[in-house]
Amino acid sequence: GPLAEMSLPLFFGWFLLSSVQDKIRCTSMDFLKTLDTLDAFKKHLIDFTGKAEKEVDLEQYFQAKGTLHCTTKFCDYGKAEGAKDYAENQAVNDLYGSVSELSLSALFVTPRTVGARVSLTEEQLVLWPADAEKEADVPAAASLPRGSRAHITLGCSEGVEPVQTGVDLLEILALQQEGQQGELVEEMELGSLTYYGSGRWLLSLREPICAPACFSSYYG
Ligand code: 2AM
Repeated sequence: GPLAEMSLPLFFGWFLLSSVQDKIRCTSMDFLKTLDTLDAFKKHLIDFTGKAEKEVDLEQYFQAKGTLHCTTKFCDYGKAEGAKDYAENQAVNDLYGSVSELSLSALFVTPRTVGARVSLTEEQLVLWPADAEKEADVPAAASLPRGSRAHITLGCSEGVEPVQTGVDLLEILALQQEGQQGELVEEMELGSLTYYGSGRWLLSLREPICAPACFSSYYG
């Protein structure tokens, strides 16, 4: 396939087309702005600040960098386990450069990251590595359905690496799977907002956001 002669990238993934990136950044900023003003959020501020009474500006709290994307396989230029196999996979080669629509079904915020959950279609799941969920090192998440980790990192707090976003998502999904309903806090315009403790907030979108994205790789 076309990838055979190339060196391995930092990662493979779906890269959002630029028009939709702006839209999603705006939606995310609006959500953070609104969350910041909710009494329910203020009640749990200590999760973010470490101190009661201290204020936080969520828009400043998270730093966004780079193009919005949903990582399928982190290859680390070949150093990551399974990187070569992934790059040689037939579906990866066949679908390289193709555009499909990602469905963003939820937004989530923790003291470490803000991200969007991506609900993959069966067709998109062929590009999903078999053990992505297990590799995240969230024991309770090992039995979640394949693709549960799929997400777009929208921002990280200071000193936090983006790999944390998928871990944060898996922790929330593992709680749901264990039967923890969370605390339904508010019906917002975008959807219902639930609190899962320890500063973890999930907004289930009433209407998923549809985001065209190109399956490709990033060398950096
Ligand atoms: P992300 O997918 O959560 O945003 C470059 O660092 C990209 O690869 C980032 O998008 C990052 O996180 C992802 N990434 C980094 N290390 C990773 C790992 N060990 N497993 C999976 N994805 C990783």
